[in-house]
Amino acid sequence: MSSIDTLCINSLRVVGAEMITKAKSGHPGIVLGAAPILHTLFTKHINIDAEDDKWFNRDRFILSAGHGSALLYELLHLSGFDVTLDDLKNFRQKGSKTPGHPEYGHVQGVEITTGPLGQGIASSVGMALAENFLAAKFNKPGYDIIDHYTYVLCGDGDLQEGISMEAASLAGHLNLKKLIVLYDSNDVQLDGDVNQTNSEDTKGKFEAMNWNYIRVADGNNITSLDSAINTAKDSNKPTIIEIKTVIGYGAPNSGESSVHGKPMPEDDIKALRKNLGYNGPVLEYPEEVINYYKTNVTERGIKAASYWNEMLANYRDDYKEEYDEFIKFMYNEFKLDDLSDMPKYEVGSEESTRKEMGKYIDYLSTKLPNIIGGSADLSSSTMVKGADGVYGPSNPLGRNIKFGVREHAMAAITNGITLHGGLRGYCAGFFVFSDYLKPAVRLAAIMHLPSLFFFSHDTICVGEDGPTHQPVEQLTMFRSMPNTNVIRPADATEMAEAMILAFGNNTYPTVVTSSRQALPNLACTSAEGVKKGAYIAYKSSKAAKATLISCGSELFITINAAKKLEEEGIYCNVVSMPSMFLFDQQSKEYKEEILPKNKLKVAVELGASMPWYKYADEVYGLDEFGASMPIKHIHETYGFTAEAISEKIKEYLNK
Ligand SMILES: Cc1ncc(C[n+]2csc(CCOP(=O)(O)OP(=O)(O)O)c2C)c(N)n1
Ligand SMILES: [Mg+2]
Repeated sequence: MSSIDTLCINSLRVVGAEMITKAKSGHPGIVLGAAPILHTLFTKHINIDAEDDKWFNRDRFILSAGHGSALLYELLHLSGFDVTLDDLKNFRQKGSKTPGHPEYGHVQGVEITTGPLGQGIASSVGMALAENFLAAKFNKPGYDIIDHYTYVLCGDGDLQEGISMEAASLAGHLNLKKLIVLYDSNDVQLDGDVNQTNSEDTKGKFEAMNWNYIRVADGNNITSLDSAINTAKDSNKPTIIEIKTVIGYGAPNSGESSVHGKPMPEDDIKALRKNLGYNGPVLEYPEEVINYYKTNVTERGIKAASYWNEMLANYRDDYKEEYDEFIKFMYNEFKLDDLSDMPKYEVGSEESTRKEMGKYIDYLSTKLPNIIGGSADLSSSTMVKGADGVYGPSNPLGRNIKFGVREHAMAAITNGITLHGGLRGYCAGFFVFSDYLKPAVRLAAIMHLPSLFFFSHDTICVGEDGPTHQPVEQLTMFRSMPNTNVIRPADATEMAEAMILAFGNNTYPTVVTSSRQALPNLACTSAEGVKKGAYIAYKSSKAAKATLISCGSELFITINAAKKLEEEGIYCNVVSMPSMFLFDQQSKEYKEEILPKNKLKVAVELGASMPWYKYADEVYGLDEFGASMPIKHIHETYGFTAEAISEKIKEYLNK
């Protein structure tokens, strides 16, 4: 190893450890162990442009082992991104630009928020998929407009997560050859040695999933690291490079789990410096290191980007039409202006909202060539599938991704597609199995990422399949998630608007749920109302005594209950509230107009009652699991008929 490489790596190690010690919090183990890996990747391979951090054809780097954030911030600093030395010194402090784990949108150069192990590696599959799709769409002879790698650094914990195996299995099947995973294989994790937990053959496992496997026996040997990455770049399959490293390399307790996540005491830092033979300044980089990164990362990256910009200018001359389309993809310039030919439903017709959802997605796919998605082996049930055939090596322009029964990876891959840019990802499944993918939706919400999550079979009206398949508490779960728009439309009018809102939004994830069973298309539902989250769908003929609030498949039943009460001289308005999230953003006046203060408010939903107490005095919900039975018995059994609801409302009014 050249002396400059040694100096760079040791400065990364020491400054990283010092950042963590100063912060009194962080994970020195991975910083000390994996520094040579990322030094090699950044100085010899990765193409990124600190002057244009969103350069479209940049290599994507994902720190799946998000606890190694200190090392990533150091590299971004040295590579010329907007992370200063002071930011490094403020690691993990209140308001700092260097938070505990890498945060997308908060730290320039961070491609994805990571920390929950497994998410990063799974999302990287979505990024590699997006790259492959866009390359197939736009590249022309002599013009590899889209031609970049997706690199991941992961640890033992990442690979123990089920989501990683789901994603790796799909990546191998899809032959995503430009995906390169660098596996920091140090045989140690938080609680002790990995061999207390794992004994499988990583090589055999990945090869069985159609991956290329490379082993680097000494993670400090940058010649081996460099040549492994070169081999991976030429591979015709996705590659995992298992790199044997020593956790906490150079620290007195190196190789032990105690170095994983505890700041090193000052004495240990002294010992580290001595063991590494390093005497650079404290919390600063030697001039040679700064210059080396400037030449080998910053300037190399700027050169690569400017070469690409020149190529794009020539592409514009030679392929005008493709260029214009490419720009639209790159900046997501597709607009939903003219929707005059959107499928329409007659008032009084009956259809399940899942069928309507599927139909609208098919329609919007013709307007939005940049949307891509699919279902977790349920497209014939959710009705959600992408256009242009099944995506895969023989049809890289297919926009229907067959995710297989891999819900968690599906949602994280959807995030990766959306994060990559150029495409917007969506995915679908049974609502009850949204439990399997919730962590990825949560990350989308944290990242302000407009990934779309569509679910069918949104109540116990699933019926025969029984309680394992009947959602009850899932709406509560998503409605309680910050920065997440949950829309539960009542009919085709509301579903159409839900889809327009979902695909038109750019700042948060949207969850749309739909019914298994047919629902009547109502005259009183309103697209404008959906935009506001809630609106009066039924107004009583005389001054209302109570406001009933409902949504989804229970809206028409609640309206029928109000009509029944009206026959008895009890007047109630009915509010349709498809989105609590949007309603919460309305003015105080509007909220009070919809939900008058001085009147009894009763919410009706065939799901857990909890979220409704924010708006209602009484909640007619379902706080138990369902049971297997044909759907025709469900409403009767659980009291979700107009008769049962109206009786209960009388009771509430007489309280
Ligand atoms: C989903 C999830 N579970 C648990 C954790 C807490 N955690 C962070 S790092 C870690 C150990 C991971 O071991 P490894 O990947 O080998 O990292 P190393 O100790 O080698 O740095 C754990 C359990 C987490 N961040 N995410
Ligand atoms: Mg480990």
